[in-house]
Amino acid sequence: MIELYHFGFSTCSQKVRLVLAEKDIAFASHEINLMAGEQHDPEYVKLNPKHVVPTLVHDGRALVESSLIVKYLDDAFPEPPMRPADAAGRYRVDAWLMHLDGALHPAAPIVTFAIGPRRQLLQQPEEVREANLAAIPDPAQRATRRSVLEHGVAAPEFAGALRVFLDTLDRMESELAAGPWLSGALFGLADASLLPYVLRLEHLALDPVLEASQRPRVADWLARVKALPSYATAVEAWIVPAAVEMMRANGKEAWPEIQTLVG
Ligand SMILES: N[C@@H](CCC(=O)N[C@@H](CS)C(=O)NCC(=O)O)C(=O)O
Repeated sequence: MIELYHFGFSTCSQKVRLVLAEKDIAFASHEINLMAGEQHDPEYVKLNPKHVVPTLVHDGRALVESSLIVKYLDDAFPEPPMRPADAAGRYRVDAWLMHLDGALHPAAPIVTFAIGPRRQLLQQPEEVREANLAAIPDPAQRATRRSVLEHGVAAPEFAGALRVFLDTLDRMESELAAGPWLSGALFGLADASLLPYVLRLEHLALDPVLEASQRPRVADWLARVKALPSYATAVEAWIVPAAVEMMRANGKEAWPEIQTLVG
């Protein structure tokens, strides 16, 4: 029995859902609405003390940290394998997951909240916005969230976070020269884990950085991931089109300022 506490748009939730779908594992879904602050509900915090999604419960054990969860799923449900069998191939996948956890994921909320839902969050009653900010347990993350909500793409944290995304795309472009997938011969954990971040750029209308003329292998990789049946059930099905429209409209408006940082 698998239960998943997750949110449609959350990058970390998307990667776990992709792996569940690839392995055809059914799960009981508990959606935690991050925009409504449900991650701070004391009952949920008992499962995930960092106030974040996803949390996967398997046979009564609560598992947190999406990179550990996807590896756990690949160990506990080995078919189809989503990591190469050889040490060098597994090292390559681990190196991607380490990059995601150490650099790309911390950059994601900065880029997202500076553009995507910023205007809508600023329209919330101040006491609601302040309560949600105050509930972020990590003081550094709380300060950064406040800064990007206040200053948008002009926040001092924004340019560096965008650079992490662009460097990641360049690294993908270079690694994809060796083969069709970043996890080896088959779509696997590195691909499933990177997809949500690349998709986030599209949801923020940063399409120019994903164009085939800029990064042809990444553009081709993205099209091939989107053609997988697991993409439809694990990603597309959980995304609210009106929210994408809203985020893309905000991204288009911010693009002239962002373009100066893209180089
Ligand atoms: N390292 C954690 C990070 C989890 C995380 O940051 N989740 C985000 C969504 S992708 C979240 O729940 N954020 C809560 C918030 O924004 O308040 C993991 O990989 O599971």
